[in-house]
Amino acid sequence: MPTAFITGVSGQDGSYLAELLLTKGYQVHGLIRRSSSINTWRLDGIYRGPQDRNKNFFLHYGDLADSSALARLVREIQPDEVYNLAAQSHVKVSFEIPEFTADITGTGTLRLLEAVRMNSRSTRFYQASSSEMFGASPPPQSEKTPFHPRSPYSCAKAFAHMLCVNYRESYDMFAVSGILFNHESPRRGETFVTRKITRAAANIKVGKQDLLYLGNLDAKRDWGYAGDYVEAMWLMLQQDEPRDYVIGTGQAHSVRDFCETAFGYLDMNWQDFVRHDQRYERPAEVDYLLGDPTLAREELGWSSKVSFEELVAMMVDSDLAAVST
Ligand code: NAP
Ligand code: F7E
Repeated sequence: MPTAFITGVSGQDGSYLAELLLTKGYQVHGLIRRSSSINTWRLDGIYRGPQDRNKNFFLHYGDLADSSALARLVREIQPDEVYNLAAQSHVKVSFEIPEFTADITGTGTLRLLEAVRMNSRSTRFYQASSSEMFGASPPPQSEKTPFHPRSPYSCAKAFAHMLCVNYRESYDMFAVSGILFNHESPRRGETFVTRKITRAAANIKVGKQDLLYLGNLDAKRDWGYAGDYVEAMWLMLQQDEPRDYVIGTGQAHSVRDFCETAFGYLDMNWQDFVRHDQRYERPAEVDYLLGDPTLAREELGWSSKVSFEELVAMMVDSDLAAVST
């Protein structure tokens, strides 16, 4: 039975990836942070508690800030595959806590790579890189596009990305990065723009909210479905040769388009409810991200399955069900 260790298992992608690996027959170990409130709600479908011996799923306390805990866990788990999904992942927040973001999103990756290198160089390592690293580089963006990060978050991700390249070249490790464009789902954090919009549209529909305040409506993103994207992560670690891949849909929409589609799905006109608030604008914006996933299609046989309209509908339906109870 292959063994996987996932950091960020309590996040959107970590929960989908854990489910995928369990269906593939893996023993899955996840890293969670201690919190004063329960932060494992996305794992409710697969985790019933430490007494549940029937599952191949285990949670461990730790933190990407804590090298000794990471080294101990890697030594105890002896994973075949490590997926580093943990991060301070919010771009706007990274301008407010840049040092923390650099420490977790950037140096945290170094700590985990070192823990893996010192344990076994044959462990395969996946790094959650981001299209945000392309930043101001014009679309479409592929594996060959230069990085031009526009936030502390994307600078930290670029550092982590280059570390993986370096560990691959220096130590012959199977360390790869998926450069993933935005991917969303009903499990998306509520402060990311897609979920903020679908949640608000649902609330407004049932009379629990009056208006939705947003920042820049002109930004364009290549939005896909998270459930599709975790499959690409796994595929990258099953290849003969380690290589970095861009993962996206190849289609972009603006934040305005997303509003129109989400409110329109509920037979509402978004312009009646959306207002601008400067506080949601960023010191430096990323205007236009559009992935070119040709290499992933050709070498991994991967392509995005859920369309933009299906994704918006899935998220609105889920939020409507949640706010209607
Ligand atoms: P997410 O929902 O924000 O999840 C982040 C995870 O990291 C959570 O489990 C969080 O734990 C954990 N974490 C945060 N700080 C930590 C620390 N100091 N030590 C250990 N764990 C920590 O993010 P996501 O959307 O699933 O994304 C997964 C990864 O892909 C992230 O690295 C993100 O930057 C990257 N990425 C995401 C996208 C996207 O569109 N979703 C695109 C490209 C790259 P808590 O639950 O305790 O907060
Ligand atoms: O913003 C604009 C905002 O925060 C998307 C993370 O998963 O994907 C994500 O980063 C756009 C930006 O995602 C609001 O200015 C307008 O242009 O949903 P977001 P992001 O910054 O693209 C990348 C690939 C990652 O790697 C990250 O981890 O929407 N926008 N008004 C707004 N954004 C937010 N959050 N809130 C607003 O009110």
